[in-house]
Amino acid sequence: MTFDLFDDLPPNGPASPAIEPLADGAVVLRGLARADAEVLLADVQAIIALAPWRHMITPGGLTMSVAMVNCGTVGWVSDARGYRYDPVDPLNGKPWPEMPASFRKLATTAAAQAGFAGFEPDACLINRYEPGTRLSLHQDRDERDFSAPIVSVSLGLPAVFLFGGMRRADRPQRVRLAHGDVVVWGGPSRLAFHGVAPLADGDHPLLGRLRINLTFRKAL
Ligand code: MD3
Ligand code: FE
Repeated sequence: MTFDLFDDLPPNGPASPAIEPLADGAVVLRGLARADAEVLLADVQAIIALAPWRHMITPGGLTMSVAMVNCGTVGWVSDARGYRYDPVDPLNGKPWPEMPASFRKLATTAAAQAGFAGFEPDACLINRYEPGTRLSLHQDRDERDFSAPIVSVSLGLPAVFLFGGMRRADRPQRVRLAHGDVVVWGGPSRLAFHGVAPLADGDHPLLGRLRINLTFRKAL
């Protein structure tokens, strides 16, 4: 009988973050995106040079407080006609910017660590929050295949994420998501109601008074 001193450590060494279960099918990979943050943010800036931040209008006529843009084969769009994935940016009629390799790699790595090998996102919605910006409780159900997870990456100021149940009225749990945290939402969590509490003010070393969230989706 031999013992290995390192039997209790994660198999990929200390660089591999802890896998923190959040709910059935949902896991937090704390800090997984930290080392890549500068590259990811430079890639966001390159996207913004091609397709600017905008505040979309809900079908009910309200302006969203979150500023958004997309990259990938299709992008999530909201307007008076409803919600949908569209291959072109309505502001310029051109295809959305390509999904950067840095984005794609992080999303597939995170999904694989959470048990979703072979996740190939075709859309990335990029959300920008300023102090006071919130996202009310909603479900993500504009995608065709709910068996694929959604991967979210938090950058900049921390947020309180609201994670509810299958009914809007279910009391949400509050989860703090900080710079570099990655969450994979699959299985029964995929259609849970969720939102973001109004962003608290702060000053982040890389992003100042902003939070940026990337959500990777298989829309088609
Ligand atoms: C749980 N974004 O873009 S990311 C969204 O922080 C969205 O910007 C929030 O909700 C943000 O739709 C939350 C976490 C997230 C994303 C999608 C989910 C959680 C989810 C889909 C199903 C369940
Ligand atoms: Fe959502």
